[in-house]
Amino acid sequence: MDALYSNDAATLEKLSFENFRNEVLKDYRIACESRETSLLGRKEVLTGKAKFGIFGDGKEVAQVAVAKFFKPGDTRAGYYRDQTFMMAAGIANVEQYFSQLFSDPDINNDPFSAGRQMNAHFATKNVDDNGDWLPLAKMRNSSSDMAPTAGQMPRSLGLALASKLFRNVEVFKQHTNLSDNGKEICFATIGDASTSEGHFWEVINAAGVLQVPLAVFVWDDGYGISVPKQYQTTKGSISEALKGMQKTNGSNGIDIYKLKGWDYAGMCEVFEPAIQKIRDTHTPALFHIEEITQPQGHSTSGSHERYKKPERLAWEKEWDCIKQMREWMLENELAAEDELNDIEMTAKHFVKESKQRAWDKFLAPVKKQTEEALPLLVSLAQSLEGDAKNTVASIADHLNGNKEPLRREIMKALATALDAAGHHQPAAGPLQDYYNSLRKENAAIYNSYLYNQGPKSALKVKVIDKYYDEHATVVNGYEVLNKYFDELFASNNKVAAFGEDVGFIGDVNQGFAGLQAKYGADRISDTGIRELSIMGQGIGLALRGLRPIAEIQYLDYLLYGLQPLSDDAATTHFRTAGGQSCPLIVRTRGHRLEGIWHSGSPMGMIINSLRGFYVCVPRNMVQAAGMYNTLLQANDPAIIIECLNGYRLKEKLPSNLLTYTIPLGIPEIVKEGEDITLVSYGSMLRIIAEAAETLDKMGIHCEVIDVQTLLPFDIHHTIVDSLKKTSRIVFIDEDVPGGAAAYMFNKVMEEQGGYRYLDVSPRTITAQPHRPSYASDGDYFSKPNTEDIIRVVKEMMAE
Ligand SMILES: Cc1ncc(C[n+]2csc(CCOP(=O)(O)OP(=O)(O)O)c2C)c(N)n1
Ligand SMILES: [Mg+2]
Repeated sequence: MDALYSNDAATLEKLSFENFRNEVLKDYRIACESRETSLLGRKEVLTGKAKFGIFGDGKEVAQVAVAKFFKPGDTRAGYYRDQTFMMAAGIANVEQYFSQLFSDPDINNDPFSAGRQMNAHFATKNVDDNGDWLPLAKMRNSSSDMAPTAGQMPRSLGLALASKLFRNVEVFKQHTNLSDNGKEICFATIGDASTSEGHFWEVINAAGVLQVPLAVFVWDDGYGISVPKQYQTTKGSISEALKGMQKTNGSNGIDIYKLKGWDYAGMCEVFEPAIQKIRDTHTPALFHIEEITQPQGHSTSGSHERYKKPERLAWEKEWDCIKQMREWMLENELAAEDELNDIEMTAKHFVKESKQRAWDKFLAPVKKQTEEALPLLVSLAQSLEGDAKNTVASIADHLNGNKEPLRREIMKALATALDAAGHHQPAAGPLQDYYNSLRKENAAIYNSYLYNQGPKSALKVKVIDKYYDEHATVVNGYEVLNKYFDELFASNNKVAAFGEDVGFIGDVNQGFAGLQAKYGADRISDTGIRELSIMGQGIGLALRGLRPIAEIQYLDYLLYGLQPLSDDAATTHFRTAGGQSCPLIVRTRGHRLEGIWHSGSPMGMIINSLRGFYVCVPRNMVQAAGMYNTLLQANDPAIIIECLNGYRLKEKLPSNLLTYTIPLGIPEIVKEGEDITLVSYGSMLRIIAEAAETLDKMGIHCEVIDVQTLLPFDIHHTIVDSLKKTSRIVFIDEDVPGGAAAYMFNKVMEEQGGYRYLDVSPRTITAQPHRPSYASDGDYFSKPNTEDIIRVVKEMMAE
């Protein structure tokens, strides 16, 4: 300690050398532990303890070097090769790594996914158990990894953009728990082959335009499974191919660095100033890390000897990064051979022990279930006779002999024993009770957290009715939203909105007209035409605690942005077992207009691909505003599909625009009637209203129900109550046959037991199976029209 207070230059130099040496040895130790983890992990799969394994061997040295510059507040958006990075950053340890490999469902053992994800899919929590934001600015963060190649890229853009917004937007500056003046970087990692995906190019371009603190590391091991990079990348080099993106004096763009993945010292030297520059200037950068190896090949599913030539395999051995780092340390007298041998041996033991602990923890609760089940099975067998007795006894024997049982094996044993005994057999009671309790327990383990379950559930938001002043004005639909967004941005210090034409002109239907000038170009912004990364932008902002409203200009173009919504945002909460929330609101407009790509209503696609989202289909803009209010108080992602033909329809302006809420999953009866129930949503309701008016004159009185949201759907079963009264029901929408109308049909018939109250066959009225033909006649003959509805209702009344 005394030396610290000494002014002796030689002592200081010695000290700093000692610090440096220790740092290098620590990195070497982590690299060795990570390598041993990969080697042992593969064995665990090959001996059957784990299902599949994919490892970070060959990338260790680059990752210990990167992790040095990964600071509190930073977030990683990476992929399955990053175990060393995560270990060096203190986010993962070896035992946790094995727990995930074994798919341990206990969140305390696999804190990244509670056994829901394949191995090496990391995540850190961004919310606490109540859904409140953790102090992300003080934590080293990892967004949750996904298997789809390059799937991390769209979100990386938003994770980086958040820093820019926290730095530039006045009202965001107060969120010091989320950001320290926007100095946080998003570290994105990607394999060389995955840079072939459009996701990568779209995001690199957008980052170059936006100038956001994004550091992209390409781990270039030369292959995407078996396909070498000359078939992946122009010129066989991502840094060469990207040269035109290089930022020059006075231009935007990105910085590009080329490094060798075995060159520890070279990487550290470049990373330090380069990463600091990103932090300070928000200039994005790409680090092309070449000459990386894959000692064990791609994954446990195959062997690389099948596609790598002997010369390549020999080269990989020679240029193995750990071997190279070791030689460098010896050459530079940073360590003696013995010292390194020691580190390597200790790493091996440490990894073995960590693995064993993970395995024991994984098995313990299942073994306990066996111990609880066995006496119940034995006592049931004792009370039975004949075949049943033998069957149950042999099930008990079999279970007893299974030293490493799975939960499913216990469930199967119990169910089979109950079947053999007869469920009504009184002696089976205790076993049945136990079986039921395990079913509940397993459902809680495996089927939970699709949505927020706690206080941040949108379903728990207090319902506040809208009210109108005596002199309430009647305005166009778009003016309702414009006024609403104005009030929202004035009062909510977390919201940001962006999309194509959203900024300067205030969106194509003027919902944001005039608001960019008022709230700033960082808060209400135009984007390039890049739906995929607009969605990623929203996901990343949401993960960092902001409340983005990310716009898809027309519902038809949602397809471009669907992948990150479906694979990423919709599964975030689920795949982190509640550890992360992604409160993204996707705003779009659709249904009824004219033209193949301007009238889409692909609702079946949406509800089936976006489980984990709330899907709101407001019939007008007053309802839409109430839905925004509800969603903004909760933490789940949602999509609001406004009616494209509703912006110029007149609506009365509520007086409590900012406070009224529309509860999700609660249909509204928009017209009462006793003869037949018509169920629909969105723009269709106006056509139905016209049909219902005509039918009224014919003496047929329709009850018209607006479901308001498709996910969730009619949670209190209002529709079946209507059906009880009318005994006839039609589900109507603009989707293709078998789309959302079929979904509503299924919900009411099966889930609500609606079939019991039918006098005539239930029907659906949908669009034709093809895309709509152009113009008014095309619309009339492609989508359900008033006369179709009248005809079907009359047929049903006559049945
Ligand atoms: C969208 C998608 N397509 C295909 C796959 C199957 N797949 C998994 S990894 C991989 C190769 C990735 O290679 P690279 O990006 O170079 O990463 P590496 O594994 O070499 O580190 C492929 C094709 C996938 N997971 N996702
Ligand atoms: Mg590769």
